[in-house]
Amino acid sequence: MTVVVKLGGSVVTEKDQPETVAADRLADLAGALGDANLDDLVVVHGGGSFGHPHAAEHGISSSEGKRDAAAVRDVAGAMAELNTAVVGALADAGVPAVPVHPFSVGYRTADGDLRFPTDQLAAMLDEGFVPVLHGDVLTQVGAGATIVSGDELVTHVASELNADRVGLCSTVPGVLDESGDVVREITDYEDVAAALGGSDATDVTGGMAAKVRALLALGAPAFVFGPDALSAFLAGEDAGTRIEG
Ligand code: IP8
Repeated sequence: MTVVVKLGGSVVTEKDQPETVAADRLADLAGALGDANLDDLVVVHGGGSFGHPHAAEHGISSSEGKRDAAAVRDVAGAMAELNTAVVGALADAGVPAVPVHPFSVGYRTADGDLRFPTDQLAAMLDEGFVPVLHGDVLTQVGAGATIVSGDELVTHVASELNADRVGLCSTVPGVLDESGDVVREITDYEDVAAALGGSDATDVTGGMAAKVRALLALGAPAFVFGPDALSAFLAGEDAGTRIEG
């Protein structure tokens, strides 16, 4: 049973305080992952108050690149620092966590397609390690460096490793409908298009809309849930919103 879990950047960091780890929240999540003691687990975390401010400062996004080594060092350095904190918290909770820094692993083609090998991740899992990846900068052919989000890595890695279940632990308890209630199940994008704004118009709804579309295409059940539901997800229960196309 291969499980891929994303810990959202706003869950593991204090979003409004630059480069601040949400230490208690992170320790709780790490404890849940340690207690679950899963055989094949991949963890991916987002950028929160570490990666995003640096990326914005240098004008780098997933579609906007910069050929600027100092900017790459800045963003990658901040993300490596957060990764050290996440790996450390997992290690403290008894998880055999090891760091994986995406900038050194993959790149994007000129068209923006992700090229990211996963054989090394499969080998880590076989050896009993828990790889911990993160959103990062990535070299893009013809554009310098762009951003790869943790979500993009989750769907790529889950599909390449044929994951059985995918969990996205975020600050919201699931995908919310127009009245703010958690949608229990999504099997078709049209079910939630209205609630998600139907387009990628704003960052927040666009983020969730893009996430839902990618997860529907995955071929494995994915769940979007809040921090309180991580243990239930890891125990194989339905948590938050179940997304399966
Ligand atoms: O928080 C982006 O990852 P995300 C990471 O998963 C950076 O969107 C470097 C901004």
